[in-house]
Amino acid sequence: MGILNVTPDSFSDGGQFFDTQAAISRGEELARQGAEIIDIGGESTRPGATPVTAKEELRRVIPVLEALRARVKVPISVDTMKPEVARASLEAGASMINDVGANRSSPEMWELAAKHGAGYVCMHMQGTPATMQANPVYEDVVREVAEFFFERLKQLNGCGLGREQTILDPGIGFGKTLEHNLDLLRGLAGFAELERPLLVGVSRKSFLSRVSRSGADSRLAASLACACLAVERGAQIIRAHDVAETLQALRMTEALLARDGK
Ligand code: 9MG
Repeated sequence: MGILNVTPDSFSDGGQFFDTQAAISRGEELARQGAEIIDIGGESTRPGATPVTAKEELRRVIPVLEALRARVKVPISVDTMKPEVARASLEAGASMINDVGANRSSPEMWELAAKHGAGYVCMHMQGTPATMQANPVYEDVVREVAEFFFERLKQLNGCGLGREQTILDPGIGFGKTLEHNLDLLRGLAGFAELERPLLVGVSRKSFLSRVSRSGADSRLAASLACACLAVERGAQIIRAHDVAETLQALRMTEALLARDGK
C-alpha cells in the first residue's frame, strides 16, 4: 500500500504533495513502482496534528481520487476518520476505507463500508491523534489489541460488514510507546487466529529513530527491517512511502521464506 499524503503538515513529505497535480503524479509513480493499493490521506494523523474540517479534507482528497481513478488500475483507499469523507470517497470510486479511528463507538463508518461493499481497514488506536502519545498504558499490549479486534469484528459483522471486507491493523505508533510498538511487531503472529489479513504501517515513523539512531529523514533502512519482520510474522499489506525499496526488500523476504507469490 503506497502512501499518498495530501496534507500541508504531513510528517513524512513536508507537504510536498499537497498540490493536486503533484499528488496525482505521485500517485501514478507509486503505482508504477508496484503499489497494489494507493492510500490517499487528507488529514495528518501524526501525534498532535491539527484536525481539519470535513470540507477541507474533501477539497484535498476528492480531486486527487477522481483523477487517479482514471489513471491507475490499482484500488484506491482513503485514509479518513470522517464518515462524511468516506461517503464522498466511496461515491467517487474509492475501493477501501483506511480507518485509523476504528476505536469509535458509532457505527456510521461501518454501515457505509458495508453498503458499498468496500474494504475496511480496522486500525487499533488508544485515544485520538491529539492525545494518543501522552501516556499510553497497557497491561499486555498484544492481548489487548487482539481483544479489540475480536470485539470489533463482532460489531462490524452486526453492521453488515463481512469478514472478507475487513483488514486488521495493530496501529503501530497510535497510542503506543516504543516498547508497545516493538511488542506488537514481535507478536504479530498472535493475530493470525483472527483469520483476517493484517496491515502494518511502520514507514518513517519516529520510534524508528530511537532504536536505529537515524535522523528523521533517514529512516528507510529501519522501516524496511520492520516491514520484513512483519511479513515474516504474517502481515499481508505493508503501508509504505518508499514503495520501490519496500517491494525489493519484501520480494527478498518472501524468497527466503520460500513463500514466493504470497
Ligand atoms: C494513516 N496512517 C498512518 N499510519 C498508519 C498505520 O500504521 N496504519 C494505517 N492503517 N493507517 C495509518
